[in-house]
Amino acid sequence: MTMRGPRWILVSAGMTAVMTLAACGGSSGAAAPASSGTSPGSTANTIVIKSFMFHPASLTVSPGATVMVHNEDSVTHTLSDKADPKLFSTGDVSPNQTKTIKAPSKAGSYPFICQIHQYMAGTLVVR
Ligand SMILES: [Cu+2]
Repeated sequence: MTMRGPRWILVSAGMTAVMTLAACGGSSGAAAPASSGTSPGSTANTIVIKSFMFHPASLTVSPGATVMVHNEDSVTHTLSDKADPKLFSTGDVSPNQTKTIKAPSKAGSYPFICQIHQYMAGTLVVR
């Protein structure tokens, strides 16, 4: 009979502590979804065209990956599969323009060229 009073006090004190912890966890957890919304690998697949060359000349990507092609020259270039431009091609990339291609879904080594300056060459490796 005499223990009832003190037990209620302990329970209510414990609930206050839990609610305080939940409030703290909620505020720090709210920021997490925003920062994980951008996938870290999405910006890594970039080929820059500069001085009539592809940089890097060889790029390894996952099947179906998106590759950004940025032209830093003052003339128009393309990045197109050498054997079959229908497989992937940026089409004309104007100076300072960025276009994207989708890597083939089949693993392999795909030599590419600039269709305007066909001595410009590189390789897209899919694996
Ligand atoms: Cu070119």
